[in-house]
Parts: sequence; C-alpha cells; structure tokens
Amino acid sequence: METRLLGLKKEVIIGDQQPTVLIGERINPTGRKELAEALADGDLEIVRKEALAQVKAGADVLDVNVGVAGLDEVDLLPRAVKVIMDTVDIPLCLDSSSPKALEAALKVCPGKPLINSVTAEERSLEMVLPLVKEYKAAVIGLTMDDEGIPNDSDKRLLVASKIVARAEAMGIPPEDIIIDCLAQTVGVDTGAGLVTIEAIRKIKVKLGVNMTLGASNISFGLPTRSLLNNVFLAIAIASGVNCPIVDVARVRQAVLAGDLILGRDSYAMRYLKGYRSARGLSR
Ligand code: THG
Repeated sequence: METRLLGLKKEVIIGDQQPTVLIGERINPTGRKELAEALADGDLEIVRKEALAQVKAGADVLDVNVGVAGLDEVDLLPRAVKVIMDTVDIPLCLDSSSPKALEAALKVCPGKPLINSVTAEERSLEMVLPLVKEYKAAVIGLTMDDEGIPNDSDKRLLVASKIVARAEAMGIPPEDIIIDCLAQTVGVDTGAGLVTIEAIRKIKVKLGVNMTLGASNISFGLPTRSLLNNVFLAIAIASGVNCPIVDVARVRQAVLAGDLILGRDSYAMRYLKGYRSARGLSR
C-alpha cells in the first residue's frame, strides 16, 4: 500500500517499505504565543521561516494549522498555503476542523495535499470526503466518532474500518486514507500510550493502511518531553506508523536510527548522511 503526495515539485511516497515520512508539526499556534499573535496581526513571516527551517531540518511534508480562537481560518489557511508554497516545494498537510477552511485552502494548493482530517462522525464524513474526492487529495482519518475517542483498541479498529469503507463507497481508494490512532497524553491517563499502540498493530494487520500519529501529544504536561516523544515514536513506527506528525529537528536522528534498525535504510546511507550533517561534516 503506497500513498503518493505531491507538492509544487516534490513527490513523497508513504509505505511500509519506504523510509519514515516526517510531517513537520511546527506551523501550529497551539502553545506558541508569538505565532498566535503574529497570525492575529495577519503577519505570515513566522510561518514562512518555520516552513523553511523545517524543510532544512528534514521535513518531507508540512502540517499547516492556523487555528486561533476568534480568527477566520477560511481567510487565513489559504493565505498560509500561498506563503508556504512561495517558499518550499514539498507537499502540505492541511490541518483544520473547518471544512470551509479546508476547501478554501484546497483551491489554492498545488499538487496532491493531505487533508487533516476526517473523523467517523456523520457530519465529518459528509463534509470532508467529498472534498477528498473532488480535489483528488489524500486524507487523515482519525479514530473517533460521535461518541468520542474509544478507550478500546478493537473499537478504534472498527472506527478506522468505517472511515475506509465510507471512502471506498465514494470511489476513494484505501491508499488515500491515512489512519491516525490518536495519541493522548500519558500525563492524564497512563493507559493512553498502550491503547494507541495496540490499535496501530491491529489496524496494520486488518486494514493494511498507512498510518500517521501526532506523536508529541503523548507528552503534554510532562517533563523531558523529547525523551517521551522519541521512545513513543520508535514504538509507534515499529508497530506500523509510517508518516508521523513531529517536531522534525527534535526527532530526526531517532527516526533515522529506527529506520536503519527496521531494515528501511539500505547500506545505512540515510543514517550516515544524517549523522554527518548533524555534526557539520562536509559529506
Ligand atoms: N493528529 C493529527 N493532527 C494533529 C494532531 C494529531 N495536528 C495537531 C497536533 N495533533 C500535532 N501537532 C502538534 C504541534 C505542536 C505540539 C504538539 C503537537 C506541541 N507544541 C508545544 C506545546 O504546546 O507545548 C509548543 C512548541 C514550541 O513552543 O516550540 O507540543 O494528533 N492528525
């Protein structure tokens, strides 16, 4: 199962035999006052800088989230897309809970982006899947429905199956659905990590689809977040996640190590190149 995304120039292929694809999470005002304030002023220079910095750090895809309470995402999301596409050429992951904002962004987004996201809530399926179809995009399917996020991995599998089936009924192939088993902080519920990992394993076996994960969610409210994020990410990747949403600069080395260990890096080429560039060696 291979998912193809396309930016202005760069194509990205997501699949189990491929190196892990890193979706950069940093264009997101959550927990970042400076970015939230700039967005409120309509200033997109930080967004441009953050796009460039993440590409330099090794991002393959950029998540774009401009959700700030009180701001109009229908106006802001397409403007952010234009600024980013002016600056970098990799595919985008359009992150909004507003179908109107997603559509406005899809209208100006070149290539084949990833829509973030659809859920198994009836309203979401009805609003978002037609956009996926019309704009020939791919979409992230969250394992949640009208009753919320199930606390049980079998139920998350059922929710994922429902999204894949509904998409297929509309002619959207399973390779264009990327399932997200939803990471929640282990600071609130110490079972939150395991239920997500079990859901990832079951979905990989039963549905075989590609999977993402907002891995940094695992550590909200806890100290040494990088440690928790990297360990969780390694387990998630070994269980079937192949395109996580991450702080690329912070996780790239660990992911390169994981890919080498999992046999996705022939002759350790990527690992060695990453090691050299991290230490400022010439080649
Ligand atoms: N699944 C999907 N999409 C998602 C998520 C998911 N999009 C949003 C989020 N979750 C993933 N992105 C982030 C972005 C930032 C942080 C965590 C997840 C984060 N930010 C720091 C904070 O809030 O403390 C601030 C960073 C900084 O100051 O530099 O942790 O799960 N499909």
